[in-house]
Amino acid sequence: MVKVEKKWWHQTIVYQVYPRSFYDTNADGIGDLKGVIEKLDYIKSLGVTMIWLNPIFSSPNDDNGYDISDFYGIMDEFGTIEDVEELIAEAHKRDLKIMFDFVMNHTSDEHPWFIESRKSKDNPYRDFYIWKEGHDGEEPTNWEGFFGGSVWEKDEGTNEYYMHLFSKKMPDLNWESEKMRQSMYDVARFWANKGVDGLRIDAIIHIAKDHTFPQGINNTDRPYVLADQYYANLPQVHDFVKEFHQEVLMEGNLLTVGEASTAGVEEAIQYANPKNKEFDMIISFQHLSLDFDDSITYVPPKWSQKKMDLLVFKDVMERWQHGLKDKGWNTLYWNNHDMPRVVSRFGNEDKYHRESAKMLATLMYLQWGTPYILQGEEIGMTNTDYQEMSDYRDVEVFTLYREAVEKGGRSHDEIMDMIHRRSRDNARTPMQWNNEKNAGFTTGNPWMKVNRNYQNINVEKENIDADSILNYYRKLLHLKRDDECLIYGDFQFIYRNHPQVYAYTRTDAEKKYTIICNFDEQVTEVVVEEIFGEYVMGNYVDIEIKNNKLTLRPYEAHVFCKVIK
Ligand code: TEU
Ligand code: CA
Repeated sequence: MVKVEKKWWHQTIVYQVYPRSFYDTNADGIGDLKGVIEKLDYIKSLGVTMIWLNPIFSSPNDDNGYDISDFYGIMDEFGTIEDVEELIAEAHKRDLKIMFDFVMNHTSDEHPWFIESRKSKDNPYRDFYIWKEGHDGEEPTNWEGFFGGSVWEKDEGTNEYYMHLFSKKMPDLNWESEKMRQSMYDVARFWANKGVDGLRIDAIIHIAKDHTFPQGINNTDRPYVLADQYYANLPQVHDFVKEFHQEVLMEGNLLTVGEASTAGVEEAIQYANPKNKEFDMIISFQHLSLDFDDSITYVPPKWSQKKMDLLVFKDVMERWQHGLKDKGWNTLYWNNHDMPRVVSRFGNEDKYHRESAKMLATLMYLQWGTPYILQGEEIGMTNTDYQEMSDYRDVEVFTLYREAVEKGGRSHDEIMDMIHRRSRDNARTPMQWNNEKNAGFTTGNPWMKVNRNYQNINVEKENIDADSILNYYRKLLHLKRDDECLIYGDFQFIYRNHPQVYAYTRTDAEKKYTIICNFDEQVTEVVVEEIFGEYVMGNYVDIEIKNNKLTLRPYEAHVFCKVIK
């Protein structure tokens, strides 16, 4: 049954900490490394075994740390290198591993390499970045960046454009430059030697670009177009990643996770097949792009929203669950710092807050793969309740507003509604610890407003409530972590064509788990054809089976287990 070589990270459960919004220990309103250290016992109590920290390196924070100005320095607001060492040591004392977030696709425009590079066309650092002449007085291509607008920015000094797939303060590195690559490997080796256990590698699928710079075919109502085929998953990415592996990772036992948003299963196999020596697993966004409304083209796809078709979602999940089997390893997640909160997105944050949050967790994390939980997910944190533009912090929000309202003529209200539902800030509001001021996140002035629902949704309250989302997560994650069958067992859908039930089994030689979830708030039922076995856990106190029919109430979820021999 188990054909893959067993690795420690198959048993791992990852908890993502967005340090800026986790816990502030010095009242400056910004979460810090000492704050993570203080909360290690809480993190441990969840049953997780590894912490993924979003970037902590020196940064002017145009994109909250993804714009790095010194790879060897720690962001002042977060603390010092000693704090990092202490965090690693304290985590290890508790058997918690640490994963860093590593950005190799771009730097900050305040990084010394870029400061040099822009000085002159013959500067030794010129080719660390991607520079190009304009095209008839316009940008070299019509490519659109991931934050909206052109990927090109004109630099007056040398009258050339530099490329930036993200904000204009984040120029893309030129991976064609051998010297740049070697400098980057030095950085990676430095951190690998500091004792971290894993690296999450940001936006890695974008490091190679088509240097013939073709125009994109633009079928949208926007002046620029996402032309992924020229800057995502190009074959050369694999060469670079293999080289990175060879240069940096050969010796160690480091877990590497490539962020590969648009990678499909075939690409995932290339990236994550142990034979290829690239990554151990990748994070794809495929299963979380199914509620984008493609018929709306005046904003980039991720801002629009339609109801997700559960059958399509099952198609995608099935492809990943089966496709990577024995050829790689899966990641399982609903949330990260780039997406709206899952309970607001696919659940019901008001009437069925508890039921839907618990159902979503049950559905996702007992599948085949390594779970990734975003801070606050375990207490059912929701999207923001912001009304004002000035409450938002994400650079991407401001680009959308400029492109769609100021330049594109769409209405303020319409775009604010999109921002409210889709912005990345939804995932980044301060962690809700208790019902005191600022949810106990800071005694100062928080860098970003706390959600007003913190009186109801907070760790302290849920901790003492046996029926809370928090305690459900604890039970579920411990179950997953300690059970071979839930780690390696075969995955099979049941009730595959049911439009609102998501149900599956996990089977190995000894047992068979059955997981049944109602993805909707409408009551429904399924025919029970076999005995599911012992009751393990669920989000309703009882089960309704009558005449071989199991009734499923709003967002009802149950886990059963049958011993086979
Ligand atoms: O996100 C990268 C990312 O989302 C793109 O790679 C993706 O391909 C694109 O949006 C198309 O779907 C990472 C970080 O997670 C994010 O927070 C950063 O802002 C970004 O990289 C830049 O570093
Ligand atoms: Ca602080």
